[in-house]
Amino acid sequence: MLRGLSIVLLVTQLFGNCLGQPIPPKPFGPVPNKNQIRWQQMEYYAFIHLSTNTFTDQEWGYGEDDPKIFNPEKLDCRQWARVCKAAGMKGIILTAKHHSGFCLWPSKYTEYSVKNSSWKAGKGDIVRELADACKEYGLKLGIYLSPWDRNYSDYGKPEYITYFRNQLTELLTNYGEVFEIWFDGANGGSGYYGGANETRRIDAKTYYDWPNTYKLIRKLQPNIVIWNDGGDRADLRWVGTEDGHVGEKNWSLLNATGEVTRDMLRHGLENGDSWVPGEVNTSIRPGWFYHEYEDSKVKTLPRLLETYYSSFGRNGTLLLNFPVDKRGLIHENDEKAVLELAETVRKTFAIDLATNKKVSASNVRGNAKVFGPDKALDGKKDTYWATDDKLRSASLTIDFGKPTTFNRFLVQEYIPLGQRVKSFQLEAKVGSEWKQLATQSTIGYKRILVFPTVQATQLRFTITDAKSSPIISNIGVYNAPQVLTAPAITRNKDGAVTIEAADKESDIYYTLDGSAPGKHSTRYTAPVQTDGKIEVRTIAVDSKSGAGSPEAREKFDITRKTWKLLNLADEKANAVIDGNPNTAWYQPRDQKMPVDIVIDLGEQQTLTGFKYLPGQGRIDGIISHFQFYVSTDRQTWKLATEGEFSNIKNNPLIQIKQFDAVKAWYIKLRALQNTQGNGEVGYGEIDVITQ
Ligand code: FUL
Repeated sequence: MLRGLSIVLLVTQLFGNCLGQPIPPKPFGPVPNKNQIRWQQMEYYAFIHLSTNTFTDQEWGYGEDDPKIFNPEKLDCRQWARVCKAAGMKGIILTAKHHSGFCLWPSKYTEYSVKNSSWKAGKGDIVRELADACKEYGLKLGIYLSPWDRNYSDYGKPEYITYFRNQLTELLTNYGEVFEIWFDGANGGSGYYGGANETRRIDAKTYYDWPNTYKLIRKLQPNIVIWNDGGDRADLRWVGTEDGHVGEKNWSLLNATGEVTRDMLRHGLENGDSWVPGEVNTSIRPGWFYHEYEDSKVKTLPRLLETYYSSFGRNGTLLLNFPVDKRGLIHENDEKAVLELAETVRKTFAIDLATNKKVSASNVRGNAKVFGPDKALDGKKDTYWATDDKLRSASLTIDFGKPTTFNRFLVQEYIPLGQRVKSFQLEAKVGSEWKQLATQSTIGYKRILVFPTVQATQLRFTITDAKSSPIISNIGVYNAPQVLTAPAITRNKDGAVTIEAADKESDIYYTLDGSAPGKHSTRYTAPVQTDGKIEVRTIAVDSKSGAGSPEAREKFDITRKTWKLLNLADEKANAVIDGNPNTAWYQPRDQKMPVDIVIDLGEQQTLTGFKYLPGQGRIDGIISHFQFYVSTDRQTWKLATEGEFSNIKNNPLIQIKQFDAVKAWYIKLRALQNTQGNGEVGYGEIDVITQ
């Protein structure tokens, strides 16, 4: 009986169904819906962060600022659209309302919006201008509407949900089609709240009544995808970091209910019951909002390329943020950086070395032409190479016909039928030997592998394990131009500057006087002893080709050689002032907030600010609320500044706080709260800004 059945199956696979058509594979496991597929194919789109924060130099506005301060006099959404289009992006998501509650459109339901700002004498509407610009440039429009609203008096009460839905209705009704809606999960508690100035925490899972909010959204915008990192499982997921990457292993699946850990956000869940693909959100600068001091901190080409390959090169999409400046424009430095990225990507993927090459496979579904390996090389997204149902491994070999040089491999699964591949490897035939280039895990919608340049006559792609029979819709082979990385600069406590290039074959040149570095500058050979305030500017130059890297630039204040940590017996505590961002020190665990760290500067200084870098690579011990005191005698302490390190949980970078000049011999950083709500307090670095 069983034998009879397998003969029937074999015959069906060989000759197809009764119409003579070979039978395509059936979907396996959860599959994307049509909105998710349309979204995934967009691959790359922009975020714009603009609000009152842009004018107050903050990452999170408190909700109390006078709307009059909002005045981006040269605001030009067509400039944003032009840059995004030229960068190869497919859409723009705008912070229509960030946590401060200030609305970039003249909402009927609040006075806290552009209508009471100085911009266009209150007659403007940025959502409208952006919707029009997107239309003109063939881009899609997305909306960020912060659930947390630090201005609205009823935030925290049921009344706010009506307000929130009214605003959603305005945004999803009046501005044409919206491709994505973005609900940030942040709630730092404190806020202005109509003058109450208090702390209001809510349960993000239940407070916003997401099921009914989602229903409303889908009714108003049937083609939309919903991103939500705080509440109910939505159509898309956060990838657990704002640093610009998703895990190499990246399943587009999660469970519809139950706890979601950072690890699940990063890697998805191999056996998840729902299709919830990852979107990599990151900013082109360290912060999300514009800060003039970050004009020299725009991500370099190598850094942006890393993000590119670690996002939609790993089965994600890339949502890259521009902190629009006070003029209302994408800053020149950001434009230059993103266009440089676009140009490098264009050059890299201009020629697919696999096109029209001889290709063979270890197995072809039913031996049918329509599922042959050439379907993975034909450039069409709806054709694919498929194997017989029972197989969980298979290989495809491309014969270049002659020695061919390459360093990138691109592969795509046909995701309408599910994500299947669990592991694969890549080998190249160099001379007469097969050499392994990579072993990897998942593929998904798109996977791009980066490896050292190789010259080979053949390339073998082997799927070593899969959840169901593999289906590959596209394969490409490319030779990317070499790009040098900007060197890394550090200065230790005693003032010794170390500069390191990633590429050991390059020479490093530097200046200390603020002038632009070049081959004419001093060549770096060993750490350089420095003193006082300096600016280090440096580049790496390839010793063979003479090509230069992007410039790295770092400003340092006074050295910390006379500094002493006062209240701490632990020797390791010196990590706090050693100048190395990768070392950290954590106060003993049994502390109760507030927790202090006191530093003797060794001499009197006039301070205008301080810097705090949390320990890198750990999610605990990150200070969120602080006070910073100074003293000249260690008896009387003066509060120089206090407040929150906004968004430090998701974006744990160096925090810079400035204040009016004050004399200090001793400083005290007091941690009032951390991001986890417990007593753990850690420090990567503490530094000061002198007058
Ligand atoms: C975060 C927010 O708190 C930031 O301010 C920013 O909007 C970012 C995209 O999401 O969690």
